[in-house]
Amino acid sequence: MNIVEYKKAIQFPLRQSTLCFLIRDDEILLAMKKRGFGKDRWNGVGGKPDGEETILETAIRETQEEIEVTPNDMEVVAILDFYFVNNPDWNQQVVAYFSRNWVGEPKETEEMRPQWHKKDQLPIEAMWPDDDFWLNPVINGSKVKAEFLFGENDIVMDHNVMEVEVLDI
Ligand code: 6U4
Repeated sequence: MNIVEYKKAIQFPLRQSTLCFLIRDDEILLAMKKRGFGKDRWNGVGGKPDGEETILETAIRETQEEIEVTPNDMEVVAILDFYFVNNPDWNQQVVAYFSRNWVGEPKETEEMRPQWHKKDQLPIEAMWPDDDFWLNPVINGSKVKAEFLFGENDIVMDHNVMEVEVLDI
C-alpha cells in the first residue's frame, strides 16, 4: 500500500489539528504527552478545533491549555497530512507553527510536560517517526508540505516531503 492508493479509498477533507513549537536561540520546546493520543512521545503542543474556532485560534488555545503559554507570533512552518492504514479515524491534517514570542513560562499540566531541547539534539527515538523526515528541514528554515502513511506500530510505510515557498492552509 502506498499513499496514492490509500488516498483513492478514503474520505476528504481531512480533519485538521495543530502543533506549536516554541523556539528560543538554539533551542526548541518539546512536550512529553502524558495521556491519550501520542502518549509517551515528545512533540509540539496542539490538538483539534473546538466548535467554529479557526486553526490559528485552536493552536493558541491548545498552547495555553497544555503548557500555559500564550504565543504572540505564530508562523506556519509545515502542513502535514497523516494517514493511518489501521486507524482511519486518526487521519488528520496537522498545521505546524513556530512561535518565537510568547507570554508566560512553559508549565507542566495534566496533559504535557514541556522541556527545552537543543535543536541539533532532538530525542528522535521518542518522537513520532514522521518527525525525523520534516522537523530538521523546518528547524533549518524551510517550509514543508508533507504526507505520511502509517502502518502497524506507527511505522512509516510511505512518505512525501516537499520544501515549498508558500504554505496555504
Ligand atoms: P483530546 O481530545 O484533546 O484529548 P488529544 O489526545 O490531545 O485529544 P488530539 O487529537 O487533540 O489529541 O491532537 C493530536 C495531536 O497530535 C495534535 O497536536 C497533532 C499531533 N499529531 C497527530 N498525529 C501526529 C503525527 N503523526 N506526528 C506528529 N504529531 C502528530 O508529530
